[in-house]
Amino acid sequence: MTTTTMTATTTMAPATRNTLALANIGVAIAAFGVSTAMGLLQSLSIADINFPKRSEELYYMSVTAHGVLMALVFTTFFIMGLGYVIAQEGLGAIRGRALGWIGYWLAVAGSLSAAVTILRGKATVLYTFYPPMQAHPLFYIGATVLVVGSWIWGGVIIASYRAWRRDHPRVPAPLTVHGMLATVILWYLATIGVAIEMLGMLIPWSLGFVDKIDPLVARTYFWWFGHPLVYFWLMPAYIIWYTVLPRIVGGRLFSDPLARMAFILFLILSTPVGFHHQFADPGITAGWKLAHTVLTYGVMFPSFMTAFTVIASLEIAGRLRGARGLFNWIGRLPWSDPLFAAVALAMIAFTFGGFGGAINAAYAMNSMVHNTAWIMGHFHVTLGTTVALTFMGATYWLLPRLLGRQLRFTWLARAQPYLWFAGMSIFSVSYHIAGLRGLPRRVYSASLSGDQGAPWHFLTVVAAQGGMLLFLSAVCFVSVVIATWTSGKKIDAPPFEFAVPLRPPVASIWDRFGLWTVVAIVLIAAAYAYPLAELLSHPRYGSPGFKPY
Ligand code: HEM
Ligand SMILES: [Cu+2]
Repeated sequence: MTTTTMTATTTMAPATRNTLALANIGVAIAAFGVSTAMGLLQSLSIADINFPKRSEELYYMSVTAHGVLMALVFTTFFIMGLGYVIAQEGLGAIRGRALGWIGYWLAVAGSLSAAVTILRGKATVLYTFYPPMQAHPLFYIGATVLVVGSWIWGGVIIASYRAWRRDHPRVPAPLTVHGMLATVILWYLATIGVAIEMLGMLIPWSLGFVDKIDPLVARTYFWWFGHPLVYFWLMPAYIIWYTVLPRIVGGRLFSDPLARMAFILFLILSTPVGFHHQFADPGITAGWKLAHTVLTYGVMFPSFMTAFTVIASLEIAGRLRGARGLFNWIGRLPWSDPLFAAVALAMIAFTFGGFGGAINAAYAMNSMVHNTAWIMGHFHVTLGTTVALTFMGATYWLLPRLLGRQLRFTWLARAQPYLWFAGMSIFSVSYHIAGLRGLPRRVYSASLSGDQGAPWHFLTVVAAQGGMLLFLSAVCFVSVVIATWTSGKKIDAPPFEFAVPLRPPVASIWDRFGLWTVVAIVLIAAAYAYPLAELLSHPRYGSPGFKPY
């Protein structure tokens, strides 16, 4: 019965196991597991809690490895895996599977090269790799090869879509595919910035072909990439919120056109905003910073739409389960389902993350929190919870379907999202407050104990306790994954089923990806061409490289 529903939606021969998706998700979870242990060590270091071999070097090496493994490796591989699931299920087939494997192995090789270089202490440059801190070339080359691998993945997704499109003219693609295409196109546009930085600046400089580098220009290219990177993480999470969550709770997607429009708005608005990370940088005029700020507030609009649409979909589900009152539909939702709990808590975290983000994006208020522990409090709520917890929840949903195995330790899977949420609340609130009290970010504050560190010490110790809960939660998650993967009871793989909208989707302007790509490019050019030309027109003196450790 399960296989018939599956073939009915995909009109293909019985689906082969999606090993490409599994391989990508496996790497993502391995990177996540290693990296959480480092997160714990860092939070202990900051709190001046001793453990064997604690040192400043270890702290900075660990912060670099943790940031790179989480923000670049875990996320990218997970999203690639999800992309392959969506291509297979939404389009019926992955076109260019062999190329997909080449992309996968390139991405694995690149990630290993970057990670090993960091762990050998040759690339302690933090995950933003700002020059003039300089890493060994194998770090930059590795990160670039990871991106090249992901470009191939994007090509496979687009090729799969085009093949489907030829057979299905004039019908809107499934919403999952629509969201994933927007994600892929955004990724291409975003990574142009970091590719210019890597190939044009960092790699030649680290190889010794040029002596000096311009930190400001490099940072500008980095943030061309760095902000849309956030939406590269968030859009796949939103795909799950829009298409999987309402289905799991037995509801309907409240509005299909609103969801499509939201993805397009993210695609066009999330790149021309990078200067909100450079408010404190000289050399960029206030007017351009303001322009990027306005667009930043523009991106909040599709986020609000997403919150509205998804919550309305959940309300429909609660009411279908018999809720009558204003709020009692909330209690009718399946809070003990691991996917639901993870995603619902991720969404609650996002409301707080959104408030914080609005503060960060405000030119004047930014100076209050810039480079303080507030920022890491902020991105652990957004990336570290909204995105990461959604991906963990999605894993509980994906694994049985991809592996044909029953989830093991379901009780652990049920408790894990709550543990993460509790740990993160403690961790993140403490660092937000410590940031307002001036605790710098990325500082081995164990060295600030005594009078210097006193104003923060209590908060950092509390945060470390949150860190321990987070680590425990991560151990639960990884245990469930390993146990399911290796010894989960064999079952008929349940079908991949996605939410049905209240009204059937119709073709609309939001399906015209060619048009929106052009709009996105025009906006990026408008936001960056003039300020970059201005930066590059001045005589640039540059800086030699510094190797902190
Ligand atoms: C066990 C869970 C986690 C713990 C205990 C933890 C802890 C930490 C700590 C203490 C820092 C150092 C910040 C500083 O000193 O400035 C940090 C940085 C960071 N974390 Fe986490 N974290 C966890 C999970 C995550 C997750 C799930 C993500 C993203 C998916 C993430 C992404 C990052 C990033 C991007 C940085 C910045 C690195 C840098 O400044 O270069 N973390 N984390
Ligand atoms: Cu940003």
